[in-house]
Amino acid sequence: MLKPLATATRDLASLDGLWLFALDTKLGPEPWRAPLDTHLEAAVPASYNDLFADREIHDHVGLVWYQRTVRVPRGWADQRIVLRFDAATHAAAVYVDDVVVAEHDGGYTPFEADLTDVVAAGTEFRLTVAVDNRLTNVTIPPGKLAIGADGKEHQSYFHDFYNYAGLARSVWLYSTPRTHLTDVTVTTDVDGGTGLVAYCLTASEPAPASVRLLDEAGITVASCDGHSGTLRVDDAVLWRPGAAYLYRLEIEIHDGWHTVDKYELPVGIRTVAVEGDQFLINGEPFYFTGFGKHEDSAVRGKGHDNAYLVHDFRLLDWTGANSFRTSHYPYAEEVLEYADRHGIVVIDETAAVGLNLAVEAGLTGQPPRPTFSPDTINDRTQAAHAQHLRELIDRDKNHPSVVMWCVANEPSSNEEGAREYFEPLIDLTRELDPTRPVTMTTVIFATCETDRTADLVDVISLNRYYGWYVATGDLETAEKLLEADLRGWMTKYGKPIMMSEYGADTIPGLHSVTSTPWTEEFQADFLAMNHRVFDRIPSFVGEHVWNFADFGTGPAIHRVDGNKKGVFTRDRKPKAAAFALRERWKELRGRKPGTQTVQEPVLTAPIA
Ligand code: BDP
Repeated sequence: MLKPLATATRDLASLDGLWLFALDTKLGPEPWRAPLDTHLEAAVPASYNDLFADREIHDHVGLVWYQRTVRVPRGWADQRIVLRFDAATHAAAVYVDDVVVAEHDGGYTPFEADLTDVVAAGTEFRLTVAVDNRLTNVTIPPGKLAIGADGKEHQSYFHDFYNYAGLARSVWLYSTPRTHLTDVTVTTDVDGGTGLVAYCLTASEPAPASVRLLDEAGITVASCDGHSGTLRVDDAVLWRPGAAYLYRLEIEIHDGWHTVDKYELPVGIRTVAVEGDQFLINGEPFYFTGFGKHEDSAVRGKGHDNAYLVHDFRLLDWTGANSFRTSHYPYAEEVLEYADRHGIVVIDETAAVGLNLAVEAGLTGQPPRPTFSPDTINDRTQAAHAQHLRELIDRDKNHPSVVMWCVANEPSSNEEGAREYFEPLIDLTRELDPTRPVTMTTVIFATCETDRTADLVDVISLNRYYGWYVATGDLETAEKLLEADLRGWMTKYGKPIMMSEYGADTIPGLHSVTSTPWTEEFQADFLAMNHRVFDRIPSFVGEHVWNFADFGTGPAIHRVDGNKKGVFTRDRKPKAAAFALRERWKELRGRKPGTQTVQEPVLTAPIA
């Protein structure tokens, strides 16, 4: 799906700002038919939960309503008019005046409504959106609803981060010509010194098309006519981790002699492959250093915020990180665009977190339920998961920073039914994008002996907490257990292995000379123990600490004011481990490929 852009033929209007807001329980039937009866206003983009200092809103389960009026710009009379939500978490219905114009399931990918026949240029309309935060056994991520003793619906879920909801990303109204580009797919390859940029366009009509590729100086380096083709770039400057280089693909759709639509896309020429037990970018071994992150900050919840975007990337740079994983859902497109421009490598994950009812049993003390069964994770869940993969790849396929798809986080891959559930989804991922490797993070209960899916993926990504959840505080025992675990996977599969999560909860300001769990010293020692082991495993290709920053969680007795495994606090202050990591990743430079200092790129590429 194309990101909306202002170009010579397209206009873009932001609908961000303050919208009327109300809980469903406070409104009468069919609230979209009139101005919302409320005095509340919600910021868009932001999760609504923490905005109002109101427990009822914070804990609300079900629909909330957002509303604002929108004036269609006068000049859009003969244009196609489109309404676009970058995300609505987790499901939405959209009304223009009295008419429903869009419905969407899935909280982290965009959706649109074509309003051309519904609104008129220069007029105003009432835009109302119902957003549903409920998670069930057939949603991604899954959850469980139950009526509590208070007679109200209660939500539980199988992941620890808080179920923030609402309109956490931007909303747009944009115009395109009636005859317009509908999609573009770019894949790149390298042949000696020549960069190959294969493109494939789709348009609303079979109108002629042409493309040209410009370098960062604005010089045309290749051009081609037609809806598909391969551009050859002599002496191509490759997109490299830490040294991004972006060409610009300019696309034109023609009608007779006229250019009717123009669109442009940044293109990074690079290759990604897994060979033997190595992860290769541009044919060179790459070692991931970085974090699992969250989109999370105080007050905004999961609301996208450019100030946090810039600051977080500067902190990645400060620590010497070269990469991160979009745990546990697709992040805002602005994040990937920034990573493209700054040479940060991304593992892009779906929102499939918590397909694991053993974790539920561990958290609640209830007897375990089978994860994969008609009453739990079932065919409908799998169909929703497939749709999440389609929408993720459709949105993110052209980002050079994205080097691998992560199909799920910590599913119960050791349980009966896991292979039947995941094999078609991994096949689908490869079919949708044959160019990028595929992974899935593996929960500690799935050992190299019991896991049923590891042969299906390209990189074995392990989430391991030896010294924290297992052998708590005993780093000597933890070191032995971890090494035995990693060697088992290495011997059995001969594939690249990375640690996609390892971390220890840490209260900033808590200290101890005996390195006790929860102290800053222990977090640093815990990471150092892991690093000693990683350095002894030849097929090891990366380390992503859990987590970049502390983050908000749901109510749980093992979480005090959120998950504290951040190397930075929730407001991005460094704990002692941040300095230790910085030393570690500095020391890795020169020793591990791809861990060179992140270079400050010369930003001549356009910032959309
Ligand atoms: C892992 C999950 C992650 C949690 C982490 C933890 O993948 O989402 O936040 O554990 O417990 O199992 O801190």
